[in-house]
Amino acid sequence: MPTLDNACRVVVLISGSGSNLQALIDGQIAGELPIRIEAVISNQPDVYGIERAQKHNIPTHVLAHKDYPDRASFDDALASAIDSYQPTLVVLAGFMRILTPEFVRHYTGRMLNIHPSLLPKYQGLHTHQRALDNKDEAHGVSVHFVTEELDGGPIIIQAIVPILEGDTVDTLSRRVQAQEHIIYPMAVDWFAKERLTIKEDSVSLDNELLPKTGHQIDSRTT
Ligand code: NHR
Ligand code: GAR
Repeated sequence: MPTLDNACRVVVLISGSGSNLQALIDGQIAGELPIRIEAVISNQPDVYGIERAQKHNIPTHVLAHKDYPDRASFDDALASAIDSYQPTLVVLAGFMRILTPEFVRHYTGRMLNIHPSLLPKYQGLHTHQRALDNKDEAHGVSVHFVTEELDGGPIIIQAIVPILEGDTVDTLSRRVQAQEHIIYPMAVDWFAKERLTIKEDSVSLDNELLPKTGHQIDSRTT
């Protein structure tokens, strides 16, 4: 795949199928993203995301959290693995382990997460089910900088999707994922081009302060 000498060095953390990882790989290969994915690390063995990386000759590691006595020792091992690649950016792409404050502080301002809700709504897990249970008319997905507060860091971009009559977790999460694969590469592109800065608990893009929701894309109208 084409590599740029000045490409942003990225390590991606996954726990599952890695479709967001694939969107980043595709952007890198197409020459649309000025990044080089240096490694993919999973806390779950035998996930499809690891295969996706191997298909593109990206180094992979499995660090099974179950092999460690506590969160701190898992996070220490994870940080050592990540730092051996000297990344500029760490991307959580469907990564399902809560990270300790010490770990998060080490990557302040250089770690992103994608969360399947319109934050600050529905922090934590089971977001699609919760949006359906509450009979929301809209749902969505957010990309944010990771801070010690779970799913609470400054938001870069959100995509809004409609909730339709008869939606299930399956149909709704598919609609959300299609937007994930658009907005995560956009946020990573902005980061790699050094267009993002954190200002208190908001984000600036090209020195323009974004709203608390981040840049918003409304898939209902576009
Ligand atoms: N860590 C910190 N400190 N801050 C964030 O914002 C984080 C984070 C770690 C992961 C992703 C997050 C999401 O997008 C993320 C953001 C896992 C859980 C969880 O409860 C919650 C939020 C997120 C990821 N994990 C369980 C745990 O005990 C395990 C669940 C499982 O294995 O299925 O770690 O939603
Ligand atoms: C994505 O939908 C992402 O929003 C969600 O997991 C999926 C991972 O898909 N993330 C979380 O729920 C984080 N707690 P992928 O492995 O195909 O990219």
